[in-house]
Amino acid sequence: MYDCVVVGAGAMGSSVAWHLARRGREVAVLDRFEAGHARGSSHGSTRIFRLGYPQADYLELARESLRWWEELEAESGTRLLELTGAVEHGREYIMRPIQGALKASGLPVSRLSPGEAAERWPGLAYEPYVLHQPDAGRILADRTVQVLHRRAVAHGAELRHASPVRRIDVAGDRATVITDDATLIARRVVVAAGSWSQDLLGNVLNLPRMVVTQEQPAHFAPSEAADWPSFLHHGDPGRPSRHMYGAYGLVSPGEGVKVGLHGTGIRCHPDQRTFRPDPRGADILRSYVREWVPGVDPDSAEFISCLYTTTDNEDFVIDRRGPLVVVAGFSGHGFKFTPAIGHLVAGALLDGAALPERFAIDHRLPIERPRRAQLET
Ligand code: PYC
Repeated sequence: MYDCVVVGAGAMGSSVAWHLARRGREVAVLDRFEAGHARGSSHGSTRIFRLGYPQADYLELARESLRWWEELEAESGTRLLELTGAVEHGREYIMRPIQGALKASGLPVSRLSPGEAAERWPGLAYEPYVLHQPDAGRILADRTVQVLHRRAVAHGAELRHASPVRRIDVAGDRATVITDDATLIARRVVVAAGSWSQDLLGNVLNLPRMVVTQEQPAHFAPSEAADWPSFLHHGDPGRPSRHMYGAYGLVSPGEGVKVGLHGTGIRCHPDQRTFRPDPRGADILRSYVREWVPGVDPDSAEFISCLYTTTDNEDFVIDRRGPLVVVAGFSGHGFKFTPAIGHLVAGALLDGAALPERFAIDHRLPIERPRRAQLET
């Protein structure tokens, strides 16, 4: 019997396994695909790290993550986080709460005029309200997953790739995980299966709605050396959006400048997707880049395919029901929190720590949107 079986060896599952294994628990981690696969949401060289959230709890979780990124780097002797800073811009009614939350937390943030920002980082175009936050930058994503695997295994975890889970059964205070060639019994089962979470848990849990989309950011060639921080454009770059932020980008060393439109992909089932860029979405991204990232060649796009699993308000789903814990719904903005999420889940399992109410299955908050009339001057 295992103390815990973790289903999903992407960033979140591997982080949970690392935390549990380093605290001496017997852990097995299963993934449906081979190591290093590109079929989920954790692959790719880079992700953005940033602390700029208007909600204090997300901001504090990102700050807690910063501590854990440093811990994981120290334990593995591997660089995973590069603090190149972040520049965020948008309309005042969106940006002011972010600036306020950073200030209230005592974090450095400076406001720049679009002219000042353009002088400092030419090749990017800016909305009127620009913020710069130095404790931000990029995470080396593929390397993070590899390191988490290595460290979890070094602490005794069993890691099995190409082991799709066919079924999870719960009986009393334990659960059984069934794969094609094994039946694993565990005191706890953590399902961190990304876009497959609903398929896996549908028979045992009533999860909130999560929409799976095939997203298609791309790498673009910069016309000159792009010495840029990570950048976020809050708002609506090319279509009506209910989301808080519209576009993002970062320099991905050796690959160019990665730019994406947040959560605009076509809905799909994770087992039935094309991996090919949707031509309409590709045109929208190129035209976005032409206008807002003039320092790259819009026709040089090399598209990437990845999955988002998005809840209605983009809040994560992290909750426990008996022996089962679900860790899902990262809505395209979760990677930065990876080591803190593992710590959160391990704390809930080993110390009885409460999980944040915001992430509870039954506690879906309404979509949070700043009210323009009140905030914009
Ligand atoms: O930094 O949260 C983020 C983000 C959103 C979309 C891509 N990265």
